[in-house]
Amino acid sequence: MSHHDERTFVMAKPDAVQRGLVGEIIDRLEGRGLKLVGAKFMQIDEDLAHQHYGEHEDEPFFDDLVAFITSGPVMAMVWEGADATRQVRQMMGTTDPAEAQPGTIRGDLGLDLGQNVIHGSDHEDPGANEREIDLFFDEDELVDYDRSDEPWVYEDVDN
Ligand code: DAT
Ligand code: MG
Repeated sequence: MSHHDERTFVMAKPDAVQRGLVGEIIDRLEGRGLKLVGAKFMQIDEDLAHQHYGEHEDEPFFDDLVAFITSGPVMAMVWEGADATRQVRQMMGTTDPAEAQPGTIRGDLGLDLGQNVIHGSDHEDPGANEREIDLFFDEDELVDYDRSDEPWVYEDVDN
């Protein structure tokens, strides 16, 4: 594994799918130089929602969160790149879109805390990225390949 092989779990939430924002989310991550290594258009069931958001099960908003995330299809993805988990979080913006900086995905595309467009693994929770990837993807659903522009994204990758 080189330093730019970090993987993180990203999901375009049901609001993003309904609002036609999946392409824009992919476009932003792709354009940054991050590499898409897995994708699954799917509907999350109650059980998976509880596992994915288990850390929030005692929160007052938990039932609404589960109802929202199971309310329609999502695009679950794995993205790879240098410092990918933290970089995606920066690109997402803060949890509440009303507070998120313009230029971030939530800051540009959302207005409501409960419908905040995108999920990304928490970079401050060690192992969260691997745990979430394992929850949504089998190893053979992730694809290992080189993107032809990698030498132009990373200075230490040779042509
Ligand atoms: P993030 O999605 O930025 O990692 P989180 O893990 O703290 O945020 O919470 C998961 C989701 O739960 C979040 O995307 C939206 C919802 N949520 C968080 N805090 C909330 C609150 N105070 N009221 C309602 N929904 C909340
Ligand atoms: Mg979180």
